[in-house]
Amino acid sequence: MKDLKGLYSALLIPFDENGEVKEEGLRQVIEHNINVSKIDGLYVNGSSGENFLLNTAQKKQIFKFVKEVVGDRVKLIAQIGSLDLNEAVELAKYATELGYDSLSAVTPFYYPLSFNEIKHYYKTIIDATDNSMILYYIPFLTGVKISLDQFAELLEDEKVIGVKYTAADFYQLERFRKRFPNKLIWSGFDEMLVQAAITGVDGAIGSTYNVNGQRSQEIFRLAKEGKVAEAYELQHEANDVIEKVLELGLYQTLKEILKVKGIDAGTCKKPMKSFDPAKLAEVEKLVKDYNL
Ligand code: HMN
Repeated sequence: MKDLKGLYSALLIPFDENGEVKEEGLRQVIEHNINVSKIDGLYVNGSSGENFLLNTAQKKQIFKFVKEVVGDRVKLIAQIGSLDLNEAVELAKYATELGYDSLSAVTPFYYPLSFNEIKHYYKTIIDATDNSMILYYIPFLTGVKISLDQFAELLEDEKVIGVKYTAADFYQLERFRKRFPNKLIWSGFDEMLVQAAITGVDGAIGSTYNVNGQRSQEIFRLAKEGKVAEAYELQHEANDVIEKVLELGLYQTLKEILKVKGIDAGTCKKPMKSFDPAKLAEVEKLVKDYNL
């Protein structure tokens, strides 16, 4: 199996006003990620890809197009988790046949499911292919919390290679690291990359790496080398950017940054709102001040 460690952009997807994928724009976003952001891989159809607003055909379209454009240049993880377990299985098979390096599935959300139900969900997906699985843990959006003992049960299956951990519980993260030294952890909060790196994660997956990849790679490298003060200097800069992006609207503003750089990053899918053009000068200043 490929070494899946490293920094991944949670791939942004350009949409047109009708909510259709703008493939040419997507190609440009991918090339920017590989050639400018210098990321190690792409996490496809995650939250940042507005996945939970898409139908099955669009999800497949994106998986296929991304693989065609990327080839084997960077690693690819397919987020196939869905409230419709049949769809999750179908997408897991589809992405595996396309050659995705690993699958990832968000914990099923909305309905308060028991842990046994969640286990059944993962087992059903895992058994459907011979691909590996990365658990996608994001309790602040799903409302689903998993204890360390429950993680242990899910990780018993050797096809479950690790977790994408989007939570700010550094105590649990540390316990996880100590207890499962052979499993992989990707951190999901870009604004806490230094802390995650120090805690021993193997990589990170995030939305802002689409636009701030090189600086983030440097943060990760420095923190891993124990150069914490230097890493923090860069994290301060990254967090200036993240703070502004969150203020202006997360995915809309990341797309706007790409547009300022000449990339046709499209708009967000409704019901997400579009970027407020009155704020364009603020984005242009951000790009200039932080050399994005
Ligand atoms: C994904 O699934 O698309 C991302 O990996 C999710 C990732 O953890 C991002 N979280 C959300 O967008 C909710 C972060 O990169 C986040 O955007 C960033 O840390 C800014 O808060």
